[in-house]
Amino acid sequence: MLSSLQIESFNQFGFLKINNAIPQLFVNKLRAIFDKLTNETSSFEEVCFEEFGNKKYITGIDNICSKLPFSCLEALGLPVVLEIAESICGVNFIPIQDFAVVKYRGSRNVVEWHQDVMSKQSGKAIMMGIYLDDASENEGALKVIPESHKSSKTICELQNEPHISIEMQSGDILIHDLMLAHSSGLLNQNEIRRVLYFEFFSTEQITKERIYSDEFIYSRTRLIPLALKYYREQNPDSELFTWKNDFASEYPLSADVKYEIDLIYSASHKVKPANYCFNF
Ligand SMILES: O=C(O)CCC(=O)C(=O)O
Repeated sequence: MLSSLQIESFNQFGFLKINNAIPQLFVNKLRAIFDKLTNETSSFEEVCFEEFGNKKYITGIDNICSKLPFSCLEALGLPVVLEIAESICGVNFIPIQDFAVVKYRGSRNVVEWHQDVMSKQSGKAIMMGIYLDDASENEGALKVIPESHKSSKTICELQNEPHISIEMQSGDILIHDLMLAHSSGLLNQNEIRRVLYFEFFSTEQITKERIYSDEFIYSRTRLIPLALKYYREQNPDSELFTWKNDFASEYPLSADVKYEIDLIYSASHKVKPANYCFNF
């Protein structure tokens, strides 16, 4: 659970780093699935590619919790992940997106300054990055403009304001407000930078925003009891997160994780646009 000081700092600056949040053994498990998915040469849906040095690299994987061997679903069941989501978004938090971002040395693709949503949010929503590799200033660290989540300036104005780089080590978690202006650069020396992202909203906010259908919201909410069940099966002796959702009993699950995953990810959804500066 985040302390009140951590929550205060998140609210003030728009981001919060949690050091050593994920045990290294678990980081290694996540690295293994990232390596498997990024090395799969057969084309599969929900990935972004970049081509350089005569090779195709997978730089993004959407819906990563649905990919076998379900290590990312297990990560979603980690008590530390769910406690952070609950601390910021309240007991009725929903995991709206799960995806991977992978950077490689040699790539010329930077992530330009942007906010993850187009308009000022009225409630609480976060992007959570679980770092599987170190990311220092010139090695793909996220750059952020502190307090920009509260600013009324446009992203084109914000991107010229002073920024800081948030240095991360593998196993650290970084959360940021969806309105925080952020970007990231290239790797100069390190080979790779892998980040697992979960986006969380409170049910109240997501319902108010009307971006997603009720069916989609219901499906995504079911991901939490499923992640908890899967985490418990894989870690029978570990402490578990207690899901306090007001309607927890309304999300029954069968014993078949693959069947449930297919059902959850079959719910259609719109991709909500991020806010970039376009100078025409
Ligand atoms: O991990 C990064 O470098 C930034 C990714 C990001 O901001 C995004 O996918 O919206």
